[in-house]
Amino acid sequence: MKIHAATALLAGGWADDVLLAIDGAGFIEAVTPGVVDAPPECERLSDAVIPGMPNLHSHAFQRAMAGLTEARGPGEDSFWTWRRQMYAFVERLTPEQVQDIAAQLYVEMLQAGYSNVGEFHYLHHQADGSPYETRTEMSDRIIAAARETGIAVTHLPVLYTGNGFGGAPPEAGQRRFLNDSDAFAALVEDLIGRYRDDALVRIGIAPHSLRAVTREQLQHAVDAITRLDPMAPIHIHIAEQTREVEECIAWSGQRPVQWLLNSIDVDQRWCLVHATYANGAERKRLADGDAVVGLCPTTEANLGDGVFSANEFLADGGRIGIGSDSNVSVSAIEELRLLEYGQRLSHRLRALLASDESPSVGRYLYDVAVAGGAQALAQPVGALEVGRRADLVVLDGDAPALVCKSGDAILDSLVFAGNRDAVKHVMVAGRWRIRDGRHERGDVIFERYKHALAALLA
Ligand code: NGQ
Ligand code: ZN
Repeated sequence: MKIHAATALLAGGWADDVLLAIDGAGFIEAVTPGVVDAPPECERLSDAVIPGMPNLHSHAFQRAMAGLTEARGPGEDSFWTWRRQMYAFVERLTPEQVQDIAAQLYVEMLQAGYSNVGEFHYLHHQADGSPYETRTEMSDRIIAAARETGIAVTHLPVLYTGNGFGGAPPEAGQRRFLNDSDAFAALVEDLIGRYRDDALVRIGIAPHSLRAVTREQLQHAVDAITRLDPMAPIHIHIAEQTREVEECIAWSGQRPVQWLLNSIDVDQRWCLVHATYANGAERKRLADGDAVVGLCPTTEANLGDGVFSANEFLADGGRIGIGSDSNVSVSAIEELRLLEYGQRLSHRLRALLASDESPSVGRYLYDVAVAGGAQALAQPVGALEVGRRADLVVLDGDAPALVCKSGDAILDSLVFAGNRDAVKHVMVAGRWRIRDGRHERGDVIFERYKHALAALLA
């Protein structure tokens, strides 16, 4: 298929009158700017085309709790009490409900311009902790939801064994998450086998956090995935809360990022989610390496985590991507905006996430988050160029925030003044999944979601 864009953000920058040819597998096979007379068989788009945004960190089921954890009373609530509420919510979820929630969420992600999602998945077992008949049951549900909506998914089954550094025993609320190293390796192997032929499904792993796995388990999981797929992504929650940093120091004498970098070979496969409390030295080491830091600004704000020093990290050459994490918000625009605003509020300056070469904040943030997200999800996306998958977003040039804008002002306006109405169409792997803001299965999926939520809130 061919599409013709009035203007497009290509790997080398903005170009006008761009003809994109997409092959049968959904990959871009030719990019030709300056084609004024579009061939008749192609779809003409009078709006701006930009790459789809990867969402590198999601816990799908948490979408159904959004808005239900905001009423504990002033000063009483924290990350840790939120987590107890989340554990209580998890107790009741059935596989069908998880699938119905995930499908609704993924429609909303597509509508928000996310074309790929990294699903950090730890809800493996039945409510009493016993395994389902098929060990991939819950993963299959999540992946089925992704397939129904057409979003590309990097599925990251989570290794979770304990509740605290150095192998502390788990608590009851965590029993649906638990696997030993062998059961986990078997789960990963099953998933890789099961989804080998689906080009939009990538399997990686996610040791939950240094609070949830021991050093031996972590190394074992990394060795296992490396044998099965040497390029598979590896994600971990690393340093989100000050209490976590204090406990890590008490256990090991080192801070979490420091411990990880000193203990494991952290290469380009790694994504360190919530490196919030990486200090200057840790950030420098991370920036000198190849791993991606996963930032989830709306969730990090919602949970009262803190602010990662993204400006220094990026200035040192660090790589970042964005995630919607708890899915309290499902908006790439909101994540990017809050990422910059966190820096502004901390430093009392403006335009912090930008560079001399790329002075536009919207453009800079969009570029780095697409590149970092593509790396973290190990999907063949990240730019509109030959050989990459055709995952793209068509913006609505008639949205009030975007009208009459061109070039980087489009992205500045999108990030700082835009809303969901700014996203018009979304393509994943050469197929339109959102047209004029709507998903073709959106209504059925929404009915199923409503049904699931009604039962959960009854
Ligand atoms: C999670 N979420 O696994 O859903 C976590 C909370 C934890 C975030 N870290 C639980 N945002 O970290 O122990
Ligand atoms: Zn998370």
